[in-house]
Amino acid sequence: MVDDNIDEVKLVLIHPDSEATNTSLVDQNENQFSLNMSGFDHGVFSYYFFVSDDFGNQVVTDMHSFVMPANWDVTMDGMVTLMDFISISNRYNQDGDQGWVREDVNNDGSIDLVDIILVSNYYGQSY
Ligand SMILES: [Ca+2]
Ligand SMILES: [Ca+2]
Repeated sequence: MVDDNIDEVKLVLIHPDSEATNTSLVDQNENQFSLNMSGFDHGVFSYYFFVSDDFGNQVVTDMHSFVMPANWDVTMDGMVTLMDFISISNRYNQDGDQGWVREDVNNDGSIDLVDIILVSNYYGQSY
């Protein structure tokens, strides 16, 4: 059990290739911690938190998992099918911030032929 003065919070993240990373969260103030991560591969990730207080007491949370969909799986159903193309075609020629919607597969802000080509490179695949 830890007390109210949390000293450190670490995220242990197990990547789809079974590699584990250990990252300290940023202490914002008043026991609020945050972490901003990006650049992940797709697949199933598992994670748990490691928390320690000023007295050295430690707690490890239960392990949880989540699925990070591949960029080219626009509909996030684990498969690359005609539905992913239809989703892109519904927003074709629209612009926004980089990666503003999943249909912007290459995260360049525009929904165009490049996004369709990326999806076609993985057509029929599932993960
Ligand atoms: Ca899909
Ligand atoms: Ca794009």
